[in-house]
Amino acid sequence: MKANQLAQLERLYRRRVPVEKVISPELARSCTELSREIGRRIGLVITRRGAVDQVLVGSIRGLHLSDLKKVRLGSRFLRGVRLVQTHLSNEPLSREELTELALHRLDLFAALGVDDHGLPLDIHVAHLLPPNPQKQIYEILPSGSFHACELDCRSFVEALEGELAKGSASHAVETGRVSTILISVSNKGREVQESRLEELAELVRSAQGAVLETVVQRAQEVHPKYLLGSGKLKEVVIKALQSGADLLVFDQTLTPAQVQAISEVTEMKVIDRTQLILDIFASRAHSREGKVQVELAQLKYVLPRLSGRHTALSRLRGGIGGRGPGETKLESDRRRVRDRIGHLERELASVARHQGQRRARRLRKDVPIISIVGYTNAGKSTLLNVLTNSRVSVKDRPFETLDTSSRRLRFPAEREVILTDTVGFMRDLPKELTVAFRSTLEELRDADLLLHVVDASAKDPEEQISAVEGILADLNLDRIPCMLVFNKCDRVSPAEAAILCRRFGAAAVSSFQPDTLRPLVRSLEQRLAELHGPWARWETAPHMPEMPLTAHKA
Ligand SMILES: Nc1nc2c(ncn2[C@@H]2O[C@H](COP(=O)(O)OP(=O)(O)OP(=O)(O)O)[C@@H](O)[C@H]2O)c(=O)[nH]1
Ligand SMILES: [Mg+2]
Repeated sequence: MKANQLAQLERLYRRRVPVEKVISPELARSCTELSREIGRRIGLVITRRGAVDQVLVGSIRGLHLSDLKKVRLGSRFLRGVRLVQTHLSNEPLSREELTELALHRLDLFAALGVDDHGLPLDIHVAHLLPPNPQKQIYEILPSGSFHACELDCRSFVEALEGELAKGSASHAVETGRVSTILISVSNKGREVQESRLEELAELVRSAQGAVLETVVQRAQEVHPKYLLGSGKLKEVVIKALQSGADLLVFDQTLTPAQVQAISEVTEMKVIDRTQLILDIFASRAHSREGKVQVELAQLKYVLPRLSGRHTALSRLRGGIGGRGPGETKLESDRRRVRDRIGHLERELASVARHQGQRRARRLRKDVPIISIVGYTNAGKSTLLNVLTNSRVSVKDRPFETLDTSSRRLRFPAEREVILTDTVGFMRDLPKELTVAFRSTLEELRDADLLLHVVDASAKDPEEQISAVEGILADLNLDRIPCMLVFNKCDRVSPAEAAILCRRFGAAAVSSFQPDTLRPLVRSLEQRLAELHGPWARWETAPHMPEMPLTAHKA
């Protein structure tokens, strides 16, 4: 480009446009003339106050909008700038340009046709639309001669912004839930990823979220910065605009840098499965011990994410359940978080000491303990309730139970055992949680027998079994004798149940059909007899004092 052309370009910066015009006739002409002369597209980024904020020069075909300076959106829906770009063949806006309109959330995208003499020809204008049933993200206004264009830019954009804000707010009110897009990126097959996303969707729904879209990418190597490739990332942003989603939930664990980078390009809140599970645990913890354990897990998750960026904190608090450890505790620096961790650990240790004493008393009574373990939502608490006529809370959602409950189970021959129900497991459980829940899981160590409950109607019972077995092995509990039982057999055909039982040498029951439970109770009695001899141990303590029937008190 020649020096005088560069000077002309430079001068474009200083120009102003009346606020009601998309572009003034004089400025339009300066652009079209220069564009024709240099044979390249020129783009002007114009603010709502009519100032030319940026001048972009591209090739004959297009501009690199990645150069577009990002003005922060804040709570606004639109960027507050429009892009007016010359089109040397007077062609309408292309698909790519319309995608850019969405990606950059421009107030408007206008293409200005240039005639052979370098004068403005037609103007083509497009704008975004609020989420709609047709999932259209933009609308193109009828094209026409630039000089005949009567669009009042200021009132049009103001009205549009109002519509867009109303659209996304009404969406949130309608659903009353956080709208999410679920994302999985890995080298695993599509089917595996999709089944994992189903589980993630279950977690999101149980945390009062709504799943609007899912995105799966199979990649040999994930993108180090964004996980997704750039094309997929654009797809995500477009899907978010179409559907009105405001939170991205990744099935894979994200590093703090990845969360930062992805939320910067997508301008959306980003969380991963770990944080989602932590949020769910936080909303479900009732007992003091449960609350302390969850807060500890959250703080341990937060600590490495505190490196100088305030956003990590606000994002944490804004998680799906909104139950972060609390801004007052977190707004301080790492040292205060560490202090809090120390305090909670001491508190937990004192709870554990009391528990230890309770357990010692219980063990002295020599009452055998059967601990129910298994994948979350398998029906563990339901089984405890029907077997012991209790009322532990049961719900069709993951991680309903976080605290251990112990109840007496009386076998037909009047012998008694203690049956305990505890927190459910799940594949890839965040390590912060297993560490923090150590004292709850510690109780399993006292069990004489583990009753591993599996949901026979689950999509992948084998995978659930191996996830549970993996966690038991990690906790060094795999040496305790274990009995496998398939629950919810009312939901599968007798043939399916029979195949599962044969394959795993297990029993089949339905907690909803008490008849099916009798053989299970007999097997438990028999198994304990095999392990401990024919009830000899218990017969020495026939007059056990009455045990309270509340959680933890057995
Ligand atoms: N159809 C059927 N549903 C069952 C059966 N047992 C439990 N359920 C249902 O499964 C859901 C989960 O039951 P819970 O007892 O809360 O499961 P859990 O294993 O304790 O779950 P967490 O505490 O969250 O780990 C509830 O909606 C129960 O009503 C069964 O035998 N058949
Ligand atoms: Mg339960």
